[in-house]
Amino acid sequence: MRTPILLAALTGALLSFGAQAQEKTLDGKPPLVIGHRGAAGYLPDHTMEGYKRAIEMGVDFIEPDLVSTKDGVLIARHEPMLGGTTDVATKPEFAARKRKVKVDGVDTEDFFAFDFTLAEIKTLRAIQPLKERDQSHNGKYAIPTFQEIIDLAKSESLRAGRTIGVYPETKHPTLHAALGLPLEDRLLDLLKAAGWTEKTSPVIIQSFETGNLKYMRKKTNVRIIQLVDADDVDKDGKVVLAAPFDKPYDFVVTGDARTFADLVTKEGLAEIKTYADGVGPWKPYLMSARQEIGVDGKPKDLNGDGKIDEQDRILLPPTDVVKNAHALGLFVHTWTFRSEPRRLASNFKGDPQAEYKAYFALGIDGLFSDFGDQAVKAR
Ligand SMILES: [Ca+2]
Ligand SMILES: [Ca+2]
Repeated sequence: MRTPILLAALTGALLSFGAQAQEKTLDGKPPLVIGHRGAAGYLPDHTMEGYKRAIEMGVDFIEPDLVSTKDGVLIARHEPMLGGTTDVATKPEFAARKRKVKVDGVDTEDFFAFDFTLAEIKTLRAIQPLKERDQSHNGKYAIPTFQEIIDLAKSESLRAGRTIGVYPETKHPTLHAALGLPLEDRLLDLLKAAGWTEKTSPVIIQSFETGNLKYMRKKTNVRIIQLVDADDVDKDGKVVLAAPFDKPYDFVVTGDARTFADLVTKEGLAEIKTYADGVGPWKPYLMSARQEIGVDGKPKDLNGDGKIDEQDRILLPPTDVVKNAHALGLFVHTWTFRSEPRRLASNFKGDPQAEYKAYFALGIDGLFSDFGDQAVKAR
């Protein structure tokens, strides 16, 4: 009777050294690579040039985040706030548009896409929001409409001889509805006009809110994924829930006490299964990493570079979220993979390939990457 104990000890030892067994994806096929905001590691987010680069790098899906213009056109931006990702602040003709809006309960002063017509949006150019990334493309590329992105996916699919999917995210759906600019029907109309209405269509709809996904489930058969956010992880690697990243914003409005963490329990996943095909948790929900705390109570600087970041964290064993989601028939797509060494846990020794392989080993069905070429190479 000693064998099981020995085996358990051995398995534990292997896990602690990161030699995980390879789990299967839900459909047994290789995991999908989703070009997060296009090729965000290389070119400014959400530009035709960025999406094209991602396709050239071999991604399966390109990912437009969708917001509305004042005249009701869906465009690709990470958020309705335009200040961080465009040159709007340099345009004197728009200076008076800057104003304060409550975005999901947070007072926000910025330029908002919903205060601009499409014609005005088309005079703006994208900029790289992360200072650590290449700034040389700033001011060159226009803001695309969702229609232009659909057209690109279709033409590139023909050209490349493989299907390029589109993975639209509805951003701040409750806010857009309150402004009289709801996203959902316009999104579904554009997908329908593209001939994309079925599970097999090359499209997956995502949202951090739940109500709008339930609404769209009644109107389309295309795949739907529930995203699951959080604010941070603590020293022990436990997910931290703080507003506005503690729960879907529609839960705030409807008085639903549940948090994002409640969505990835067995019960939460079972409810997601009633309206979605997949779940998209932030990666610490699948496998997190902890700090080592010194005698002074502070986190240890494991790599001795004088800074505390991901490189000073140690991976924890995986959770049961992938297994539990798969048991219900939900696919799991997680996010976001970024190659900068400061974002990689100590186990990966600065090698993004090692991080991809560790998450692929969990049996995930896809991931969102800023560096699609690295993700494609790792699978
Ligand atoms: Ca997104
Ligand atoms: Ca460090």
